[in-house]
Order: sequence, then structure tokens, then C-alpha cells
Amino acid sequence: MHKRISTLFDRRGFLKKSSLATLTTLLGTEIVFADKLPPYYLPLRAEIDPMATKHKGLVVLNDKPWNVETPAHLLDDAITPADKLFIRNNGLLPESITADTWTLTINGESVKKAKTYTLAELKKKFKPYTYQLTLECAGNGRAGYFPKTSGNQWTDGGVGCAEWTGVRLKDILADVGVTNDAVYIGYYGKDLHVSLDPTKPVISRGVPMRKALEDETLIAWAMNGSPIPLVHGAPLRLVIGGWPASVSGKWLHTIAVRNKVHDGAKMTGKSYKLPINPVEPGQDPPEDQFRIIESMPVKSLITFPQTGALLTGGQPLALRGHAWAGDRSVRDLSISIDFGSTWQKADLKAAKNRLAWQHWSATVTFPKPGYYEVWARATDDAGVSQPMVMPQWNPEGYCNNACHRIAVKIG
Ligand SMILES: Nc1nc2c(c(=O)[nH]1)N[C@H]1C(S)=C(S)[C@@H](COP(=O)(O)O)O[C@H]1N2
Ligand SMILES: [Mo]
Repeated sequence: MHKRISTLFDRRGFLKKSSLATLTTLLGTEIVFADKLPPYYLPLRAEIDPMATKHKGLVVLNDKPWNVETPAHLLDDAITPADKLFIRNNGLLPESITADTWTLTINGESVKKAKTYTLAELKKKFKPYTYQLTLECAGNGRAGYFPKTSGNQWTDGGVGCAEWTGVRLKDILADVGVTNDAVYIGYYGKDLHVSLDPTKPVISRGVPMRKALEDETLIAWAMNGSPIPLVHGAPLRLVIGGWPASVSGKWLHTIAVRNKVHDGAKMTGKSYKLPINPVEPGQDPPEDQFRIIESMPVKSLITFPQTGALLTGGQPLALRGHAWAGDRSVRDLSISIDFGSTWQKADLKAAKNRLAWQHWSATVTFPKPGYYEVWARATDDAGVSQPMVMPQWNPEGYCNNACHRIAVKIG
């Protein structure tokens, strides 16, 4: 423990002034008897429990930092409600958020002149837009890879599609003035590294200008018509649908317009990258043989019934769920009840807007009592389908878009 947090203490083991300031900010209040803290003692902190506002059926994969997924059957709503949206934090929640004084700064090598807006100015100066946007963690599905890869073992529930309201990043960038050499944007948020060391960056990712300038790329202050919940990035976040949700920066205070590929935390090394060439499962190629994940692959969920359902024979079963395909749209959703031997087309609806998930429904009839699996398989508008069981293995366990499968027993 001493070693990991040693940067917080001075040589005699007292909390440094800067560490105390960090803690005070984090707690949102003064530590009254700070001068009485024993050497090398780190206050426990009265952390806000993000699970207090969540549906009881969500599954905590990690609480330091919080990583929480939503079982598929709880993703049945057309638009994911706040209490059912997955949580993926890389650091500690910033707890003393003040919407009144919050600002967004646009800076970087490729702006004509850096500019800062208050939240109120953003709301007044630019036209607001509302879009349903699918956010999926690139690590969603990691638990399905064999051999096992390290990281949070997400099954199917690191995804959701909420309705976000805010202003277009492209409108803000036009107001600031971007130079011709702009290549990428990078975000900065107010969360803290788990070590409490304020000099350690948590996550600072971004996207190329072509994605940053899309109509649906929002600087959002509302989710499903209400202020964004703390755990989802209050009071302001970047929301970029269709790409790894790691590019949708929470607790957003700064966007840098870069003249090169953004090199913030978790943009370098192998984070959020896939091998350029297929690798043998278990092999880990050198860093220069990886590429940054951009649009997420085609995928779908069966949200009704819940896996393990016991049904009485004879009646047809109505199934439903959602399908999405990164920057693309989904053109077909098919269902199999015989382990992928034959497929039946589902009724697939168009998306409410670009980058929102699409809803599907289907009715199946089981020939006789017994055990079945229902498999769902989506195909995108470029003709690419989900792999049935496991896609190309990769060392970080990203982008597992294998068909979602549920078990049903007909009695
Ligand atoms: N500032 C900040 N932004 C962040 C993260 C974070 O840890 N800190 N996590 C990212 C990752 S990896 C994901 S998958 C999404 C999760 O968004 P959610 O928790 O609102 O579902 O937020 C992204 N934005
Ligand atoms: Mo993520």
C-alpha cells in the first residue's frame, strides 16, 4: 500500500498539501481533523455509491473503478433508461460537480485561438439536437474469448442506447475556428486516477476529424430528457455513437484539436486496438502491428425472453431485441432454434436516427418439448454478419460480436 500511494505522502508519511487539496476536492468538503491524520493514513472517503440509483439486477464486475453491466433481458426497453445503462469507469468518480460554473475549453495545436464556454453559453449560443446513440464498450463480450484475455470480463451487457441532447461539436468547432492541419480531437475529463494521484491521467481518447464533425457527435448535457446522471458524465459529456464508447468522454472540460493522432491516456500502447493481421489465439504481436478500433462491428441482443425461460409447449413464442452496426445500419436479423442450421428472418425496424440501435421481433414455434437455444444473427448494410460463436481472437479481448444465444426449455 505504501508503495502504490507513496507519491501522496511526504518523507515522514504526512499527506502532502497537494494530496490534501485533491482529497478535499474529491470529498467536496474539508477534512476537519486533517492535522491529526496518522502517518501514511489515507482517509476512507465517503464515496457516492453509483449503484444506489441503478436497477438491482445490474451486475458489478468491479467497484474500483466501477464497471457494471446490464443483463440482456434488462435491455428490453426501446431506449435504455438511466438506471439500466452500464457503467464503465477507468478512474474515480469526480463527486463535487458544479453545473453552474462548469466550462468547456477548446484548445490544441489546430485551433486558431483557444476558447472557453460556460455550460449556459453552450446552451444559449448553439442549436440543440437530440439523438438516440448506441454506446458499446469495446470490451463488451470479452468473457466470451478463449483463451481468456485480461480486463473486466464483460458478457453481453456493456451496451445501451439512450437519447442524448446537446450541441453539435462541429458547430462549436466552427465557432472556435480550426486550422487546416487538424487531424484528431482528444477529450479531457475531471475524473481522478484510482491511485488518487492528480498528476496521473485516467483516460483521454478521441476520434479523427471526420467522425468529430458528424452531425450526431454531441456535447451533451441531457440523457433521456434529464440532466446526465453523475456516473454517466455530469454535467457535460461527449457522445459519439457507433465507435467504442471509450471515445465518449465523461465529465468533459476540455477538447483539444490536434495536428496529429491524439496521444492521450489509453490512445497509446495496445489500448482499444486490434491486431492488423489475424493472430493465433494466445499470441501477442508487437505494438506496431495494432490499429485503433474505429466503427464497432455488427451485433444484436435477444432481450425477451430471458435466457433460461421455461415455456409451455404448443404456443408460438414472441421474441424481441435490438441490433446495431457501428457507423453502418443493420439490414437483416435472423433467428435460429437449431444451432445455426436454418434461419428465419425477423421483422427488423429502421433506426430512429443514424447510429441508434434498431428493434427486431420474431415469432418462433418449437416442434416438440425439450431444450432449445435461440440464436440471433444480424447482417449490416455492407453484407457483414455476426460470427456464430467467436470472432477473431485478439490479445485485449475487444469487439466480440458473436451471436447472442439464449436457452429455452419447452415443457
Ligand atoms: N472521463 C471519462 N470518460 C469516459 C470513461 C472514463 O473512465 N472517464 N470511460 C469510457 C469508457 S471505456 C466507456 S465504455 C464509456 C462508458 O460510459 P457509461 O459509463 O456512461 O456507460 O465512457 C467512456 N468515457
Ligand atoms: Mo469502454
